[in-house]
Amino acid sequence: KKLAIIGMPMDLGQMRRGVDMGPSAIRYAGVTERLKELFDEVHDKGDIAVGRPEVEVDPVSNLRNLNLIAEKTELLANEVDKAIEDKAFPLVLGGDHSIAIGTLAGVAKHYKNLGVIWYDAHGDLNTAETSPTGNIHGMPLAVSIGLGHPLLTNVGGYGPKVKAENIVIIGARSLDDGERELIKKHGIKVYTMHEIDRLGMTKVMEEAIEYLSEKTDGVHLSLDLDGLDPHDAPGVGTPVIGGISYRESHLAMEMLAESGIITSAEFVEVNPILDDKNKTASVAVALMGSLFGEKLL
Ligand code: DIR
Ligand code: MN
Ligand code: MN
Ligand code: MN
Repeated sequence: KKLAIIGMPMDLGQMRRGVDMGPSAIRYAGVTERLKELFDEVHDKGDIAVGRPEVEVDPVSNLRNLNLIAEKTELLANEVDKAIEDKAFPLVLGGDHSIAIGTLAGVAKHYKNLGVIWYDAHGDLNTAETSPTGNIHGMPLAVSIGLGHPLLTNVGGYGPKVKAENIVIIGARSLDDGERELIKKHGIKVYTMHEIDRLGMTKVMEEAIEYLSEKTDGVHLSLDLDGLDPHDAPGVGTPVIGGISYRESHLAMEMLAESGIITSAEFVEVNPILDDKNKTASVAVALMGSLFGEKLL
């Protein structure tokens, strides 16, 4: 088993600076050392060259950094594609959640029916028309099903990347009106905090895994650290109280490990500037350990 770690130090999808340091923070939290125990080979591919571009707002669509995000996620897509061709499991370190546009562009072409688990407080299902902020990190899941600006939906040179019925959102507790409509219209499966409280994480994950294993040939895990409660993951740009606990998250990752369905992953929105002594990056690394099969005994 081979792992390729790819850093995507991009903060252009939202307005809090510092999330571009997420990959460094996760590396300092010991990601390579920890995962070396679980893979035959771990290759840190370094960071995608995002540079320090100046912030720009597209005058037509009002989208913040539209061209830059399209350009930089294309670079990420190429690197993720290369990792898969090299028979490695791609693990992408964010960066804000807009990087998922590139990750999915690199992953999806290798599957007929890619599934996606979107572990997040938010739906990330906005388009330029429904977005209350113009921030592209609130849009990548919509982009993956082909909704949004063509510069974004065509990253990788094809689209859509995913079918709406192959998506499961876990941890939602902040959805905009347009996102709610879209979820209903496309029948996207969502486990909000209500279902997690009511059913328990065990049942939620059993259902999610069964739902996806039946119809997909690979599953991408896109884990936004703000899916966790801010008490456990304070270093995120858009914290929402009442989130998934550290323990529940470990359970979810352990169940995914047992299921064997996950074929690519990304951990996003770690912002060390807003963090408490790199706690959130450490949580991310601990969850990766569980996702890749770490066991106490
Ligand atoms: C909000 C926030 N729904 C937006 N989204 C976030 O800007 O579209 N996603 N924070 O992770
Ligand atoms: Mn290829
Ligand atoms: Mn997100
Ligand atoms: Mn979020």
